[in-house]
Amino acid sequence: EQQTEEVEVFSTPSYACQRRTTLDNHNAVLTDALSLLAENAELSGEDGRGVAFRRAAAALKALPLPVTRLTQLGGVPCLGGHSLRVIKVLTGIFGVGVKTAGRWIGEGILTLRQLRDSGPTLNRAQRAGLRHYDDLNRPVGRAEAAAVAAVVEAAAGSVLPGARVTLIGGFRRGKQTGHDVDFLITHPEEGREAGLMPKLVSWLDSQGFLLYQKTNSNSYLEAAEGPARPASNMDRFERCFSVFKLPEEAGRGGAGAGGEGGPRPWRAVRVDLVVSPVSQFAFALLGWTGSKLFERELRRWAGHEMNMCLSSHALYDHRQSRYLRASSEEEIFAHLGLEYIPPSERNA
Ligand code: TTP
Ligand code: MN
Ligand code: MN
Ligand code: MN
Repeated sequence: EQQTEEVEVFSTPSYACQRRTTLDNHNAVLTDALSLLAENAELSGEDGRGVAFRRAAAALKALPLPVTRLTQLGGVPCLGGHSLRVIKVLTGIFGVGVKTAGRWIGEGILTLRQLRDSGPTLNRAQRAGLRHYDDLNRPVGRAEAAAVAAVVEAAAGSVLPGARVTLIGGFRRGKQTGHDVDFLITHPEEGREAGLMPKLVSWLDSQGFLLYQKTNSNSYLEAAEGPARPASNMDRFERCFSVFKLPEEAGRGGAGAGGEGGPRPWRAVRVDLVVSPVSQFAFALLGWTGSKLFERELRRWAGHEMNMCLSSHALYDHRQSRYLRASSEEEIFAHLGLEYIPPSERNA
């Protein structure tokens, strides 16, 4: 769901008569859904809305590839109005992508209320996403990030003394708010970090800090990776997508107010946890600090300009046919022949 694969942003001329639209439609799920909306609008006499939906469907029909991210649609005309709003509300649910949203629209589900009422089968992530919709769409502030950090540090310190917790992602780049809080965890002694995530998660769970979690185990093997298999951008660390139940501190009154129940003593916060062996720490740190575009450009530079392959695990030099080691981000920039750029200046 969160891997940083290359995603094309589409740009399309506004008028259908400026575009070549063939019968081969890569976005049938979405266009079917929009056509259905058009029909409903027309049946209830709202011709203007009907045409708007038809235009939106047609714009999607002309795309050369399936849409996987909403952000790809920035340059697609006719999607500015109601169509995009409907898709946005549904994909605003943690665990729901464009494809699922399209399917639901096709089933006539356009709002969160309809989703709650008509009850299509939701998976665990989507149930958590729907239940905590407002919290998860409310930006996380620095103070909240610090509060989450304190919890994660307590957890790590308790299950693996000596473990080091580093704030990564947007907050490491100095952002004041984020859509989640990201952490990288390691241990100075190689190998001690193995199997850490399940212990961390069960500690957090036992203390009542988890509303949702999905853990993936480490599947990275340098040997298997090899030069012949330029590592995919998706990394293979032990990682955990989670939703924390973060107690609201007294004194930050109001911020936690939500829903019919009035002020609540906690809020839901998306938290990403990643565990890396210390030998890969610098690569993981660089790869998880972002921004996403900065990462993508680093990999493009490495490949096109240096004949190297950069991942969050390692840097492989094709000319020398060997991995280049690094224990700091500075060393990685040096290997890449780039001037060092600190996190606060990676907000591309
Ligand atoms: P995000 O948390 O999605 O983005 P962010 O922290 O920059 O912004 P926000 O404030 O909205 O949370 O991702 C954090 C970084 O992790 C980002 O640079 C991309 C990187 N990353 C992944 O998300 N998934 C991966 O598999 C890898 C290797 C990196
Ligand atoms: Mn983040
Ligand atoms: Mn994240
Ligand atoms: Mn390329």
